[in-house]
Amino acid sequence: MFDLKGKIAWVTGASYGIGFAIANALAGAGAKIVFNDINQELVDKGLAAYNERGIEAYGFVCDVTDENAVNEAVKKIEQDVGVVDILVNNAGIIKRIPMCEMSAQEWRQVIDVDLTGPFICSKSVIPSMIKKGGGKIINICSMMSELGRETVSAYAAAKGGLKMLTRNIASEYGEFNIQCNGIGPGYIATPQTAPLREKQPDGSRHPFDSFIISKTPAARWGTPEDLAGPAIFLASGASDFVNGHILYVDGGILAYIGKQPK
Ligand code: NAP
Ligand code: GCO
Repeated sequence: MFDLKGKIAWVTGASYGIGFAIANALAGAGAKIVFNDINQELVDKGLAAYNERGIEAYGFVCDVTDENAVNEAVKKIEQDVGVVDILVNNAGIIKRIPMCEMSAQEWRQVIDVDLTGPFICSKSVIPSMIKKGGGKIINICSMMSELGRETVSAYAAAKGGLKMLTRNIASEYGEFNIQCNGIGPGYIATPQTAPLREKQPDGSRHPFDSFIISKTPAARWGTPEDLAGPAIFLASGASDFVNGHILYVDGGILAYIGKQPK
């Protein structure tokens, strides 16, 4: 039931990081991988990385916030590869700025990539999924779909919205055998969180790094590979009656008040 042979999976922003790990996992389960990134250099970097792992991926340059570009890209994918069976809305950015110092433009940039992008990409594949008899959409949400923290107002608003977009796609298209679910990663060691893990000048751990360790029962940061199994589950027939669900893969952070300071 976890077999993805014969399926075409499009993972957005998947030249590296969480998207790359999820695409590798889906390829390992038999899917054919399609991915996009924001520029050719990143797409080439991704293609080389996939090829190194024996994965024949189909890569293309596309900004997920550009509706015309996305629609053109989906037409080309359908001509060159086939109808998308699995869409993983992974591409995302974060701007860590105190809300009262954040410009409306900076706010809009985050909302555009993290929330409007998944709307545009989902809209572009759903009609063909319906014609084909069904499909899977997986939105990469976040702990910030549930919790806030200083400096991430736009990101939390976008990821909270993405949780509700997930539930709405599930509601509106479930009758066409489309399942739309989310994965909510905890704190994962990728370039996006590198600034939060930088060693201090004296060689000690970044305060935020220590904070996350104390808030995580697993007492570690997640790795992109920790998301592989959950992604295969939500992309496969094993989850055909799971719809509108956000699967948190966070080492237990959301369940835990945090380690008592010594
Ligand atoms: P990352 O390392 O920053 O990778 C994000 C990828 O998306 C990059 O390849 C990036 O390209 C691409 N991208 C950005 N804007 C794009 C656009 N407009 N169109 C197409 N591609 C675009 O991030 P990550 O840590 O792997 O995170 C991936 C997803 O997981 C994001 O949605 C993030 O919010 C979410 N997430 C991350 C964590 C974590 O702790 N890392 C936890 C929960 C959720 P560029 O290199 O050009 O930016
Ligand atoms: C931050 C982090 C988080 C993670 C992730 C947690 O600044 O707090 O970047 O937002 O990226 O979203 O689930």
